[in-house]
Amino acid sequence: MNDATDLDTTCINTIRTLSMDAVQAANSGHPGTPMAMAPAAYCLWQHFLRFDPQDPVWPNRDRFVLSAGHASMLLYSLLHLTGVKAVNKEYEALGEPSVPLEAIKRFRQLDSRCPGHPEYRWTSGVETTTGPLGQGLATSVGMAIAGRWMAAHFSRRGFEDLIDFNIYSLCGDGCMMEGISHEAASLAGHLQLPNLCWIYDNNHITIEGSTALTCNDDVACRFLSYGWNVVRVGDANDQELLVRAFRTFLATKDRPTLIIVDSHIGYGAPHKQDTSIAHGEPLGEEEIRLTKRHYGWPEDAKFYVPQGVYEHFGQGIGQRGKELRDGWFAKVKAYGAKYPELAEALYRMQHRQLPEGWDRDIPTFPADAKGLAGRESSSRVLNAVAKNVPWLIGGSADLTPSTKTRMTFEGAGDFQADGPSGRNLHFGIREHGMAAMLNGMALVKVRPYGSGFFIFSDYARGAIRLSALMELPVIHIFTHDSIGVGEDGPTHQPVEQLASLRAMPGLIVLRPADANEVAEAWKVIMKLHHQPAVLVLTRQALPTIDRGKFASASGLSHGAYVLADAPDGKPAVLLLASGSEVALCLDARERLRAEGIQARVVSMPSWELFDDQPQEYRDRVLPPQVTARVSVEQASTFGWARYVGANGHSLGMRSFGASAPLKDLQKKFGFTADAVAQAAREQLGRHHGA
Ligand SMILES: Cc1ncc(C[n+]2csc(CCOP(=O)(O)OP(=O)(O)O)c2C)c(N)n1
Ligand SMILES: [Mg+2]
Repeated sequence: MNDATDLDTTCINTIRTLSMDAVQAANSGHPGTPMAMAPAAYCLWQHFLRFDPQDPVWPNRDRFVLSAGHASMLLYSLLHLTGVKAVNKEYEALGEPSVPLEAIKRFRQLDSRCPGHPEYRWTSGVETTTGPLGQGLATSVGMAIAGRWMAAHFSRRGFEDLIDFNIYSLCGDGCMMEGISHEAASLAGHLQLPNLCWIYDNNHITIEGSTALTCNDDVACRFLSYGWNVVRVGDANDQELLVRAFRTFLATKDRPTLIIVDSHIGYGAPHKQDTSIAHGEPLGEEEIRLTKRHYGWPEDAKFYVPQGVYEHFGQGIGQRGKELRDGWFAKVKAYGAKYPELAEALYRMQHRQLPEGWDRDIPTFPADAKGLAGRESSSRVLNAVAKNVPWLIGGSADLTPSTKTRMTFEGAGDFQADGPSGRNLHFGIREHGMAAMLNGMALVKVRPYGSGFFIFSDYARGAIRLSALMELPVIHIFTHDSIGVGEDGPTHQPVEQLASLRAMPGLIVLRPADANEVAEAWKVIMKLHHQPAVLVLTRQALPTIDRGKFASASGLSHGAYVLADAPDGKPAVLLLASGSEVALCLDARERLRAEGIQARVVSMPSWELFDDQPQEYRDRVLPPQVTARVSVEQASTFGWARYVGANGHSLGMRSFGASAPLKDLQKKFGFTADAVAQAAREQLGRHHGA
């Protein structure tokens, strides 16, 4: 296996030429890196990757993450040549190939299984969506953490290696430059993740030209300082060196491994090799011909797969993968006979199902004028849920004492290198890395949550966006949700974060008004299969609303509900609010009532859930004929017009906040019951000419 055979070279050149031809046909894409890194990817897939093309969702498979997502044709070529099968939504392998040659011919065209960058859920065998550089790397760390956790959690005598998959991620200079790779690599080093291998395409080229323009990092030193093992492959075309490097990774049990591969972008292209031109545009027909000549390829053949190539992959990765996969399922069968509950848990986890009775300990909270902070009630609910969902694991970016997201029940433990079964994770001050790691964890199918200050959701946004794009049920918990933060001042007071997250397709944003809404929010969140949730919580106490007097908090599942109404159900004015401002609206309603004005208070914890309700329900909650409307939220008013209408009024933040005690801020920025009542009066005047 050490010496490259002619057939190895033919397979490698097939990956290269398919990539060149696809980019040329699309007249768009990135040929250079697939051409350069084909030998490394080939070596890994053919000789090492424990992956069964017939069953690409087998839980104990090794994962290959193409962090350099622009090199997507490298991955598509591999998925095609190894014959990876398509999988349906029920995780069943279908007979048809995931990437037929036709799809490669239609690279980057509408509905092709080969979109511009690899997309999870769209192309079977793509383990995660990549394209925003650095994300794949951080995601791979999450996968490795989840792998370690599962290995420890499911390990039993005689089944110590039930879960032992490895994560490989291929990255380039761009991934290395992005800050998120630092966050992820630093934590991976600290956690000594032995199941993680990054392959760095050290080609010294990015879009603008040589990396000498921007970067003098000593990457090897950087990773050594993180506590990684660093291996060098001085020539991407040397199969023997590559084999040795992967073997070194497999033999390294006490830390992650970085393999630095020196390569030539656009390898073999006589005029474009080693230039940034080879990075992101088609080579051109003539250059392709000359490159194919260099490879000893038929110059005019397009999308050509020589005889023996499919068979060779079949005898390599195909056969090895199938044997490993079948062996694993046999092992799981024996495991299930001995440990039926654990096997059941493994199954449910893999199918994103919840255990029986997962919600049995969720508390209800008695009415209480003083109440509880959102973070505090959430802490209680989280602990009640987590006790009964063993694979719910998570933590914070160094803010657990503030976000109150620690699992405190017996046995919850802390995840560390020497305690990988612990469920409390410590991400360090690395919000972006944390959010991407949560994605990786969700892809391995533990149920992950992360937490931090809401203001720093901005730091995590790139990865939250991928949670949504990949339809992963990640739980993002953010506390300190508004100017309610008080004395910390405008740097810590979110203003535009709610609006900006509500703008993200597929993301469920929840800002509950009191402890019982928090409990209901968790019930909704835990049942999500394909949507990430952002739970937005207060630092300050919220009165626990008297549910005997007002409507049940279960209305939260509809996104918005009538909390308090006019006695005859015919209000003159609607007061809409989320979170901490709901209680304010209840107060304002009392004031208005004393004046004979009937107001309805609508609690609106989640716009997304509400927008999903039938029109009839939405009209019932927000009757179209009641046009006098006021929204109240300690945040940017952006977007509220769609609920209050063009002539409604939105009380909100139109500037950044300020550093002061909360009471003073509420007065300064107009969040008082008086201000809400006054706005309601003005609305009535405006809409009824009173
Ligand atoms: C976060 C992010 N910023 C910018 C880009 C646009 N972009 C795509 S590839 C690339 C250059 C990457 O260089 P490198 O990783 O060395 O890839 P190579 O050219 O060697 O294939 C850039 C800037 C991106 N995809 N993601
Ligand atoms: Mg590069």
